[in-house]
Amino acid sequence: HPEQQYLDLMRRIWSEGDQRMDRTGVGTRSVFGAMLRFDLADGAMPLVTTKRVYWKTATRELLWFLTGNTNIRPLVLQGVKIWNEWPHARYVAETGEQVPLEEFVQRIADDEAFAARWGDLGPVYGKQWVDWPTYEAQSDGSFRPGPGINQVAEVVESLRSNPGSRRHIIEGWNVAELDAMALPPCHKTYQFHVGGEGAKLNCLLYQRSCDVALGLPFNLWSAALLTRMIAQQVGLQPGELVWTGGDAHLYLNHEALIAEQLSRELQGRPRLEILRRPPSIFDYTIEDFVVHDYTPHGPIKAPVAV
Ligand code: UFP
Repeated sequence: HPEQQYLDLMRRIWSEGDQRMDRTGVGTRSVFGAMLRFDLADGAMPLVTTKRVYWKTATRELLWFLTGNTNIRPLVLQGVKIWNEWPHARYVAETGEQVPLEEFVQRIADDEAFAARWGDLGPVYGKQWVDWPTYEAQSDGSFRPGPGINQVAEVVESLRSNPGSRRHIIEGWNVAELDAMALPPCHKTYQFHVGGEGAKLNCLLYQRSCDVALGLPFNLWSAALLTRMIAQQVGLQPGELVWTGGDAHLYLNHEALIAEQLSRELQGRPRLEILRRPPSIFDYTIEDFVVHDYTPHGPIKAPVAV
């Protein structure tokens, strides 16, 4: 079962990982350098079955990335909470007002101006993916903003026009803008590749830092989904998703979650069906995706380290 690799990685980190204090102050066990491979043929998806993964939430986030939006408001309005902690922490730090998270999020939903002021995450994934900033030198030596680069559109185009290229890359790590981001990208580089038997579309994701318990199930789903969507757009069969992690870690306060999950049996093989072929990579909606044969174990709640 493809998910066995995921559970093995979790077990290896917990038993052999190097224990260290991390940025969040929670502490982790971690290994450096890990790889997982998933065959995406016949609709197969790396959707974790040993706990319920909210794949629609991850899908809404991916679709939000593709809009280029970096404000949490569109997510909040869809009930997606995954990015809320960051703007809330900034609000509390900058205003000194100890507003509870739920109240802050309600204000983001109710008040567009408030959301514009406090809901933005800075130039995170969406901005870099579809509107990577450029600068044009002027004759007086100054610089002016140039047109943004839509890396996603360019990769779709290059896969169509030059499938054999080794340069199909979507990069999130804009060095000059890291300081302005709520969180520097974790899933930072996607490389696409056409090859193997039947010239399929493969994807390699390099993730510099990975919370294997909470983050990775989302990250695997999203990477596989993006690969499926791009494959559909360029008329290729999906091949393999290769996930590679830099610092792959488990937070020490996730011990109960990890023990529970490792005690569970794998449950079937979920498949994704995409109901239509939208006109472009930017036209998918949540209703386009249906998951079959997903009968996971129950969800496992655990605190996210901010
Ligand atoms: N993290 C993930 N996947 C993501 C995401 C964050 O695993 O998609 F946005 C985790 C990794 C790490 C933390 O535990 O969030 C980021 O912290 P740092 O920037 O210090 O690596």
